[in-house]
Amino acid sequence: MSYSDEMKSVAKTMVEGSRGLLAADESSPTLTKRFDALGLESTYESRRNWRQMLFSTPGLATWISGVILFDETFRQESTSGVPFPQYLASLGILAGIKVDTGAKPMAGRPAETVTEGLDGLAPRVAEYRSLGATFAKWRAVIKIEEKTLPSRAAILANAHGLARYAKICQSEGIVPIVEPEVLMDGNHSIERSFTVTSEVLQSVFSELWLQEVALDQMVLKPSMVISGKGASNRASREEVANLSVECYRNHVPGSVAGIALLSGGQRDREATEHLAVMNRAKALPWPITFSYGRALQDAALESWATKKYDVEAAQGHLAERAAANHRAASGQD
Ligand code: 5MM
Repeated sequence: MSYSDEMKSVAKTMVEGSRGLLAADESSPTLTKRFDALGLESTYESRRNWRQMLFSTPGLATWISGVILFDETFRQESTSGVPFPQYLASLGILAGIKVDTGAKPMAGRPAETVTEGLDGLAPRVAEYRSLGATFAKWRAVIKIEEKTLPSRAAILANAHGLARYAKICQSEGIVPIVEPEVLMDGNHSIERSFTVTSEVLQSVFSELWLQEVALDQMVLKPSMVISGKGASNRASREEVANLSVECYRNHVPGSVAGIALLSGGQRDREATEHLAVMNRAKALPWPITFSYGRALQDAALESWATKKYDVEAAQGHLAERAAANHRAASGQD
């Protein structure tokens, strides 16, 4: 099988059958922040134990097609001594890897960020592939501030980075997840989110086209079109779902293998409801599924802390959210 046939098949597997992705690729500082908030100790071993518990949830492969890993976890082993990429593969779950090195303050525009990680990316991706990764992820972050942000400069720099990353991944035989996240921090209206998300997606696809990225061998991971967290009049779930679908229809070519949404700090049930309403739209050109981090893990993490590492209890919470999102990806409540 050629690289491109293999990547088409991986991309389809990631998004089809109403299965979605578990984003467990929090960098160590981010996971430490989440652990700290609940009084959990964050060490190399405690992070491994948490992720081992997640991945060994009975039935996980029914709802989850792939897991995005951070480098540390990618190189760790299950309790039975199997490296996590192979452990996941044995369950019928694809292993993916976060390859960006983070969103860093943009020179001259410190209120905005540009995601870094292109230097040396090709050999890094080749190594991850040889160790069992079939897909990768790169997240760009766009901040909204009424009237002032985002700047065109930040949108274009991030879109260019995403496209260069995606092309490098495909040249090395790995499916890229292209993640342009428009943050929901702030008081902005859903209309402003619609305008900014439209411009961001249009810019990303223009750069992907310039870099000749094969759209049927990539997955888009966008944020939803949604009111800012602090907005006084937050839009209803129907408005969020309808405007998100309208925005994607306007700016995402039909040849893209699929859309796997991020949850971006929404409450877990809210993220599931939005996904379900989107999937009731008629004649969608691509599958729309989930690639949630917090919206899949929050309840499990809270239980991990309050019930003192009770594996079954925490797995029950993950299974409940994963199954609910699997149903939502086929339009059911
Ligand atoms: C937006 O964050 C991604 C999706 O998670 P949510 O559904 O919780 O929004 C997530 O994959 C994120 O990119 C990773 O957690 C890595 O984040 P850091 O901040 O550690 O690079």
